[in-house]
Amino acid sequence: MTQFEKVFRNSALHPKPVGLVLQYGTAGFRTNAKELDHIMFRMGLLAVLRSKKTKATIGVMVTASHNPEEDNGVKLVDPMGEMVTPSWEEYSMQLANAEQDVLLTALKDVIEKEAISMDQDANIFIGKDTRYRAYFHYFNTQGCYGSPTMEGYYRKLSQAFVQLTKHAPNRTDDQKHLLVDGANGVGALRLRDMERFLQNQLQISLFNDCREGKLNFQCGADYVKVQQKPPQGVEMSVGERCCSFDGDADRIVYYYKDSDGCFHLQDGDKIATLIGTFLKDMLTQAGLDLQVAVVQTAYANGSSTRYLEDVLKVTVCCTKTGVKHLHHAAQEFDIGVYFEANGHGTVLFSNAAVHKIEKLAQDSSIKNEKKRTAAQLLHSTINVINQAVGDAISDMLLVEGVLAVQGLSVQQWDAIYSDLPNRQRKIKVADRRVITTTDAERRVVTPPGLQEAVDMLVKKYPQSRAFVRPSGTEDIIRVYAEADTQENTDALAQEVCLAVYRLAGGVGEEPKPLH
Ligand code: NG1
Ligand code: ZN
Repeated sequence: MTQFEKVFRNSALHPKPVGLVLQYGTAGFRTNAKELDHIMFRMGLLAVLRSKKTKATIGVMVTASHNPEEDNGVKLVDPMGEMVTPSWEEYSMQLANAEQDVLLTALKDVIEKEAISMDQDANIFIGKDTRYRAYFHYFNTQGCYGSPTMEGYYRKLSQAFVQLTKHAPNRTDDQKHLLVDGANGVGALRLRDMERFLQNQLQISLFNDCREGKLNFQCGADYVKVQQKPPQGVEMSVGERCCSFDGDADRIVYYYKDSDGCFHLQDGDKIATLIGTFLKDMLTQAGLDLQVAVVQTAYANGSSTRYLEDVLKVTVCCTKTGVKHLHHAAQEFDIGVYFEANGHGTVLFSNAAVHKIEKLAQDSSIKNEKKRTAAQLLHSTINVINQAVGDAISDMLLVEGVLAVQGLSVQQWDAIYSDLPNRQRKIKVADRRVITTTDAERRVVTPPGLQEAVDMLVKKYPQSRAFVRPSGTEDIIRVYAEADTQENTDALAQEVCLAVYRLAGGVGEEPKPLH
């Protein structure tokens, strides 16, 4: 039996429902797990081809991130941990949506177009979240994240974190203590394993540590960010520093409760600002001339953008939603800090920047103590960061390290700037593709009249901003609004929802005010 005959026979065991068409969205294929059997089979085929083509290990990540337990998803990961290139996203769509009888033709088409040698070996690493109670991390980075095992990874990050805290000798127990909401996902399991490498420099109280069937349920980074309230299942006292991961542990947000019981959120924007400020400080002290940029999306709070541009005076860019866009933009700078407001993100250092920092950190002829320390801190910072992909645990250690070195409490960090009140809403429409956007998704192109309507509404409220875009991961339209007060923000969000409902083919009942 030839390879192709085998593929054909096996594909019949994972048949594609006739007529079902799925899109490779921001986060790969993602929908109810019941619809994904043929997709998993076919993405396996494509991963093999991609591996043969690149002559390297390819990752297949099976997860639906922050979505509910019954959903699942799959995406391919290129050799250095980055998203698969766009032309291969096209191929995955062709393969995924080919009816049974033309699957082999679609497969052969990719082989031919990419001139793939079928004799080449293939190597695939599969990662899964706790939806299937299994998880593997994939490494293809020649040791730059420690030896290619989970333990090697823990060791490398922990050592870098401990190095950072050496420059913050007088931390109290309170400062070392952190509450972590694991979203009942994979991050909770991994954090448990990692704790022993942290040498008591971080004392973690772990909540929502993997109750079956409760993944992202009333907990996790998405819940906390969107609901703007603490997760269920976390016992937080006044002023205690807390953070939430999402189910697949690539998002993180921080928060605390003040003495009036008010909830304060430090989201991806605040994390990016904290890190940006720290890096700029250290570069100045080290006398290094490297450009720091912060990459955001339209969801970044207006106050954060203003602070970064006007006070910190770093370059700020805005890209479309989805880490692949941010990652790309961040690669253009010496140091690119990128975070989505929802807590996805990391920091990228160019090779030249790494080289300069390493050289300075190892230069024993430097007499200036402050300069030497700054260079060493920058060096440890690079080591605590996972540059391939945002990892909630690595981001957590980075934030903890920066707070320690800067001697900042969670309240002081929060006070760097005040968020504008904001609201996110979802609207169901018959076909979300009727809304198309431009300018990093900040303006609507179609349907006609919708952007004009949004512009008119925005004019009614001080310091306000609103935009509308189709989600890439759910079958809905997202609405975002911010303004001077929560009341105005909610009123604006409501009016924009109505405009979307009326002009873009809303289904079901008209959107109602939240309160
Ligand atoms: P969509 O559904 O396209 O808005 C959501 C998040 C993205 C990103 C992806 C992937 C928001 C508003 N959107 O995308 O930032 O995280 O999921 O998980 O949070
Ligand atoms: Zn996620």
